Amino acid sequence: MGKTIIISNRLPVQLQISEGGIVATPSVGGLATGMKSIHSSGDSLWIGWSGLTDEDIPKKLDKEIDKALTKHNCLKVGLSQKEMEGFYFGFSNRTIWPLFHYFLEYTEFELSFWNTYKSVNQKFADAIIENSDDNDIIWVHDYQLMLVPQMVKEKRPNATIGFFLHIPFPSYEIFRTMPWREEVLSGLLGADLIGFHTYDYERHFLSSVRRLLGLEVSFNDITLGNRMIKVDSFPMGIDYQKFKQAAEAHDALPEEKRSILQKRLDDHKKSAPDTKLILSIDRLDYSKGIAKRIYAFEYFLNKYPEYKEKVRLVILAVPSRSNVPQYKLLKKEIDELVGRINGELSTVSWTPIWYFYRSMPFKNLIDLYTSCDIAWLTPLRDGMNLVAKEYIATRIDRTGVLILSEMAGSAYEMNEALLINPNNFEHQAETLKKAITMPKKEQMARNMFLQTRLERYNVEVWAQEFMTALNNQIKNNEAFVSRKINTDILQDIIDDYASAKNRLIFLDYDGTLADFHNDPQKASPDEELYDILDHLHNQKNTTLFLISGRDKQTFSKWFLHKKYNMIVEHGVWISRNGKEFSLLEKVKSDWMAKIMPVLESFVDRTPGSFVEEKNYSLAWHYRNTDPDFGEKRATELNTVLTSLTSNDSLSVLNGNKVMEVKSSNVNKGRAAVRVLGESDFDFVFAMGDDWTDEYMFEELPKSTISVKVGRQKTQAKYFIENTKNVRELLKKFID
Ligand code: GDG
Repeated sequence: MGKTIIISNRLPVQLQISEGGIVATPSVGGLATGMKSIHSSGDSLWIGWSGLTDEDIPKKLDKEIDKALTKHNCLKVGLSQKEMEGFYFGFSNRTIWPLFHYFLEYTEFELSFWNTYKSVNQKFADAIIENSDDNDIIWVHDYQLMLVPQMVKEKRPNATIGFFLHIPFPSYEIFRTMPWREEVLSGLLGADLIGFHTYDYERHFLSSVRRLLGLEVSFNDITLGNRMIKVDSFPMGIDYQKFKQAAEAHDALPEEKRSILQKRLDDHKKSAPDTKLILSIDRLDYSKGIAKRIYAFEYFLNKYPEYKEKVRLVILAVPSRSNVPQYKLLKKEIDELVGRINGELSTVSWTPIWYFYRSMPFKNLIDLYTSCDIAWLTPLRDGMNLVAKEYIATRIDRTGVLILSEMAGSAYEMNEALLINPNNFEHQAETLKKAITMPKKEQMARNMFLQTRLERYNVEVWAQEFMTALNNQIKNNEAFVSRKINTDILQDIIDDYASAKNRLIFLDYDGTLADFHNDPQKASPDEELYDILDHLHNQKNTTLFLISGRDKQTFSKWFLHKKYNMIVEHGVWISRNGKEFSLLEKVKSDWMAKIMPVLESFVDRTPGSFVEEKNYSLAWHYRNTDPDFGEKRATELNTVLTSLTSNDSLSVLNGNKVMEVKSSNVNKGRAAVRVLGESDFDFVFAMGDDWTDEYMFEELPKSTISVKVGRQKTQAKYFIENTKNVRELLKKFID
């Protein structure tokens, strides 16, 4: 097992250059804490920007800085001021951040930003490539580094790469507005595992992958060439014990040892014991909805004037990205807003808003968390929002009310909080009132559930779960690789074939011998395929069967003159040696009149889909529909059909973009086994690509050489990548 390499925009250390030399102190952010268990001892390396630009670092200190960082198992990627401008303040924070938080009006599509983003991502990737080998596990973090996975994979195809996005992934409708959308998706797809905070972000990502790159997505697996990429959600937790213990220590502190801030908060409580403190903490960012929250507070005070002098809003806005124009404007807006409201509503003994624009030491953060009766967090969009979780963790006596925006990722896990829509002032005013008047017993009951969950699913568990999923993904891929037909396996198969005395071969058609076509009638056989099949069919001691779900008319047209043996409609009809098709199974068809109108109603409601009427089955094809919509309708149709067909001895087959209803006693497996029983075969070979072929793989004897085309789950012994490889393999039989 190699080492773990963590990559994030910022290293988890703060560098200070002073007369005495360089000091590197570990930072205490959520990510640094979460990674603590992984980024330990000598078996891990963290690669990132040090916080100092090339211009900030005197040449003679460069080596010393590297040394100081090495002590913390860190390695810096040097960035110039210009690079920071284009990469961080530019593309990351003026393109991706606003776009992914649904602020299209703030999003700038600037080619020079994009170019710098690409070159800086390459710098990070180069640092990884230089410092890793194939046994290492690489975990890339966040939106600043979305191209890194692919850049690394290109040079190190065997590297194991995970990626986690800490911000939302927007819906396809938003994402598709970006000029470099395909490149960003492809960049991410260099990873073997891609993680998001919530299922919704995951879903949005998969939908963009499907629609923009046209890749096959099955549940949360993406197939890309010969790779399988897993996408999953891992809601990030906090260092629960750290916050709980800090609150306990804070509680035990004698009065004289309390901070100045705490003393002020205590004074406030003493002077007005029945007033409530409402807390708002965020980085000063437009996505956090701070200005709207202040307006909502004003709305509340005007609607319920009886709460004037009874509540106070404490705002901590932490300076952030002040180089970006939108942030400067926001700061101005909030300053003015607080000034106006305080000016208009204050009384001699009461200021409605206490406003801090600064970063506070951790102990003051705890002062605020533990002293405020209500935490009011109203982001307009937020990947997760850890403040909400931290507030709850510090409420050691279990009192306190959390009001949380539905638009925060954390809202999915914090159902016992009072959830609000930040745009609905009326509801927020009601909710504030409810929070102010909530009985202690109810507060404690709600917080008990929240605390239990947060304690269990803490940040360490989060990091471990991601790593476990990444390791499993590698194992899955290895398992795949071991069953993929390689030269050795191929040689064994050819040898068996050569030495066999009586061979039986089943070949599916669509997706196996020929690629899919939007119009099924156009997927007709080409000369190369005829040539291969002719040779196989005419080979001594060999019985070749084409086995398909197709109708007999089409196969008659394509193959009857060639005299190939054929089984069609999943096993209803059989034709041998150029003879007309005859029934292989006795099947009923009286159910078709009942099912047809159901399928037709789905055709009406799903543009691009159509029904194929076969002699003994009905197939609803949805290859040409919008991919997401098609899948949704297919699930819906499956439910409808399953309920309709339960007593009718009918079964529903989910093929590749087709859903087929037919009699249960007909399937490719049953048909293949019947043919198998007709002689004593010593070499049985079956190859197919979709669900309907699984019946063959399952029912044919264990000694069968069964081959699945594509990477989906299968009962087959081996995998082969695509139709091109299928033909190459068959050619080996006839060489
Ligand atoms: C991004 C995503 C996602 C805040 N003020 C002070 C201070 N903090 C600490 C808090 C908390 C952290 O900063 C803020 O984390 P959030 O999650 O709330 O928000 P973002 O910074 O926007 O983080 C977000 C997160 O990544 C993780 O994936 O949840 O959605 O936007 O830990 O405690 N800490 C100190 N003084 C302060 O004044 N010491």
